Amino acid sequence: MGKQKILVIGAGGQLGSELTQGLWRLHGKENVVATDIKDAEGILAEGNFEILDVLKRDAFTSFIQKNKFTQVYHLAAVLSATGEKNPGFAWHLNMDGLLYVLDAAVEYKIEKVYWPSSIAAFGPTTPKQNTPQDTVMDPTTVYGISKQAGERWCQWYHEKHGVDVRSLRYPGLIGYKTKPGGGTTDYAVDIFFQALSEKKYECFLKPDTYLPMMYMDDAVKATLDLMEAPAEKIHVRSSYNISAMSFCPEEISAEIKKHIPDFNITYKADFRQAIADSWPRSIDDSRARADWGWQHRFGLPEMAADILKNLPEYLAAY
Ligand code: VAH
Repeated sequence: MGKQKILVIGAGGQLGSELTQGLWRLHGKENVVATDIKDAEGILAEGNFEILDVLKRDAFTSFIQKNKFTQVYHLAAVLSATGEKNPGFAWHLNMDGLLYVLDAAVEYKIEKVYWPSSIAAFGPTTPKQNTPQDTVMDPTTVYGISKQAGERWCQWYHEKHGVDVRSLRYPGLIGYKTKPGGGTTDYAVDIFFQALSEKKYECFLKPDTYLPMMYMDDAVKATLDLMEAPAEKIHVRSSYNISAMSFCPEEISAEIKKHIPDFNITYKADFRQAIADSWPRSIDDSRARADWGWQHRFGLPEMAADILKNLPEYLAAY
C-alpha cells in the first residue's frame, strides 16, 4: 500500500473525534484530514482540520478531486433519537451523504471507504438474543432504515463498481471525549458526566433495558483492524456484526456506584424506550471474529473504571 492520505467526514462527532486520533497514530497526523460542518473543538484542533459539508455535493466532489485521498471514513449521520424529530434531513444526510461518497469513490478511484452501520438496522422481529449476521431486518427508525438501505448500497457499489467499502454494525458506543450525540444508547455516555458532576442521573430508559454496547477504544480498534485487513479476508460487504458486551441501566449504575458510592439513578422512560425495545439484546459477531480476527478487550467493569479514571482530567484539559 503506497503513501496514504485519509479523509474523515464528520470528525467532530462521538466516533469521529476518537477514530481521528486512532488514524493519527496509524498513519501520522500529517496524512489525515479531519473535517466537519463546524469548527474543530478540543483535541481535533491539534491536527489538520477543514470545514466540509458532504451534502454540498459539488464542493465536496471538488475537495475529493483536489486532495487525491486514498481512504475516506464517512461518519457524518443523524442518530436514532434525533432522526425521529427530523426524518427528512436524517434521510438526506444519512442516505444522500453516503451515495455522494460512494460515487466519488468510483469516479476518483479511492482505495478504501469506511461507513458505519448500526444494530439499529435490526427491528422488532429480529431475533433478540445472539442476533445473527444474516437475519430478518425490519428497522422502525429513520436512522435504522437508512442504515439498512446503506448496507445494501455498500454491497451494490462493491459488486457493480469494485469499491472496497467496509462497514461495521456498531452497538451503542460509549466514549468520554465528546458529549452525547442524540442516540438512544447515549444514556450510557451521559450517565458518566452526570455522575461526576451531580452524583445523580435521570435515565430515559427503564432499568432493565438490555442493549449491546461497546467501549469507544474497542470500536476504534475494530474499525482500524477491519480497514487494515487484507481485502481477501473481507467476506461481508454489507456490514459486519460486532459486539463486546450487553448491559442495562441498572447494571451500569451499580458499576458506577463501586467508584462513586453516593451516586443515585432515577428512571423516567420517554420516546426512546420504544426505539430501544425494537433493537437486539445481544449480537452474534462470530463472522467478524472468524474473517478478520475481531476480539473485544473491554467489558463493563473495565470500561467504567477507565472512563471514571480519565474523564476528570479530560474535562479539565478541554
Ligand atoms: C444511537 N448510538 O443510539 C446510536 C447507535 C445502536 C445505537 O447506533 O442512535
